[in-house]
Amino acid sequence: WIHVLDGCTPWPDELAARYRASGHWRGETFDRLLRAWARAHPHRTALVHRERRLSYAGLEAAADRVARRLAGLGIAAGDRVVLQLPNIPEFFAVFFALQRLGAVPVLALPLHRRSEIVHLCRLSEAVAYVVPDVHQGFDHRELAAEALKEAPGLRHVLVVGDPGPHTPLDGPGTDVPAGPDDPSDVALLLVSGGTTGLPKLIPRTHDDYAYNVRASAETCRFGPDTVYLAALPVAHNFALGCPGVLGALHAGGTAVLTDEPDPDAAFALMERERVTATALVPPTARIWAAATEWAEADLTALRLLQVGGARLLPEHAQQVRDAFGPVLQQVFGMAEGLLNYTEPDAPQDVVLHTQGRPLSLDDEIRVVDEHDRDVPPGTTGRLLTRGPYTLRGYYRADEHNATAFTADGYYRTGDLVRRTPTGHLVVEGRVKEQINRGGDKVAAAEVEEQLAHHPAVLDTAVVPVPDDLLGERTCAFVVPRPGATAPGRNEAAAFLRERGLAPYKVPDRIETLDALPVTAVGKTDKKALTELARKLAAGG
Ligand code: J2J
Repeated sequence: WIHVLDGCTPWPDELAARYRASGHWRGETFDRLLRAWARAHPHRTALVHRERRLSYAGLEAAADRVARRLAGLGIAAGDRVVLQLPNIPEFFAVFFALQRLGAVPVLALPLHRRSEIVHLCRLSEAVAYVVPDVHQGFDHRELAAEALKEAPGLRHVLVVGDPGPHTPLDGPGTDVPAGPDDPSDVALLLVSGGTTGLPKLIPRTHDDYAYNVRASAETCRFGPDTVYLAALPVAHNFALGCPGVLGALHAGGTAVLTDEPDPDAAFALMERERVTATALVPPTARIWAAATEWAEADLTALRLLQVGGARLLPEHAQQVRDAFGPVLQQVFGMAEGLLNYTEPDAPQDVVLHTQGRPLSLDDEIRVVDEHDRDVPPGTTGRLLTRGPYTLRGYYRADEHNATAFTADGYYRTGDLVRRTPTGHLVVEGRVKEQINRGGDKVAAAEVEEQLAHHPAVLDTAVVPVPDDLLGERTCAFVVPRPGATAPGRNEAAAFLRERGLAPYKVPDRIETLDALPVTAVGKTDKKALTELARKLAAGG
């Protein structure tokens, strides 16, 4: 058959056959899934946001309305649409409308700004961009106006709320032609945390992502009584499908959407909705744990507290466990695929000291040295993986794919792990040049490339510095051009924001150097710089 989307790498036939034979890939598509859920239990509550409650039938009707609207604008099967919405029901109305049409959502994060959005629009050749009017003080309509200028393929900006100069998402439409309905098609494109100059896109097929969601929901014991709180952005893999909102819907449960992860607001919502499961990054989990000391909200419905996205130190895991009881689950996941969960009934020691075990029996794991040779069992090495829901190539990135994967299709995660005798993984560090800012991923190369545009900057290198709350923050070393003064932190920050970089990628510290240290082979010595940054930060 013909694939709707080119620029993606399919699984080899024999592996695809194995994943089908094991029952992982069931030929489901997200459009058919929503229809099946709405038929099975139309009146149950699917989504809650503030005072709004949407039943499964209501969600399906909302998706149908948006599908008609998009069809009326000429959006059709195979088209890409950049979706940048916060945690509101419209996110899912648009998501499932695109599934209806066979169009592909590109899931931009709410904090992405002009630099990322223009890049995502261009890379995906998106025909439309869906935004809120104003979110957390930021006017997305202005960003959209710039995207229209800079991304030539973009034809429509659709706005949830006051459209300004653009098109309202609400409005009349036309009949929707039957979509392609092929489970091996790409269902969505996720944004990678990134290691290179510009963010990469991760194609996820219906088969692979439906499995990701279903298997996660089973492992996490989601059921019809699950009430999942999405406090992380639903555009991110964790809150979307691990098991996330889609997992709650798959299980016939309810998803509660919020953008306010501060404990006062979240705890009140958890009490009101009797939330049973939620997912957090480590810094938020620690803030919540501290808040239980004085908060009076009734959180007794909570059965699962997932923490992932960055390393949770054992002492912090202990604090979370002490505060919430035996509901903690560690999650080591990636938008590229592989998910590791500590089992809900795992011994304390496993929950406190490991980042979980691969979700699927067909997840293949290798732990190797720098020459791709397996290291002895129990020692730390680089994690390689392939499996039924791990990508085989980034979207339209042949050159990058040549090094990001082994010849036999293993994805090089860039993470350093150790495997325990029970098969659980412990994340010990990373080899990729990425800073993990409390779960927000910053590609050093992307920030370096942007800083290099500053007229006073000759050379630059971005490295992590330890931080008590976030785990890491970013430090940029800058070498000024001869005769120029290197920009200070505020000037650099203003410059990078002006260039449209997402705020969490703006360096937390700037240090000036006469020259960057180099290794024996003449490359920037990031190890030395990381050490220097650590010392400078410790010194004040
Ligand atoms: C250490 N590092 C971790 C952990 C992710 C669930 C949970 C997280 C993500 C995610 C996700 C870690 N300890 N527990 O998509 O579905 C770092 C690793 C990894 C990278 C992936 C999900 N959990 N990490 O964080 O695509 O370095 O996905 O390779 O944003 O985060 O980042 P991302």
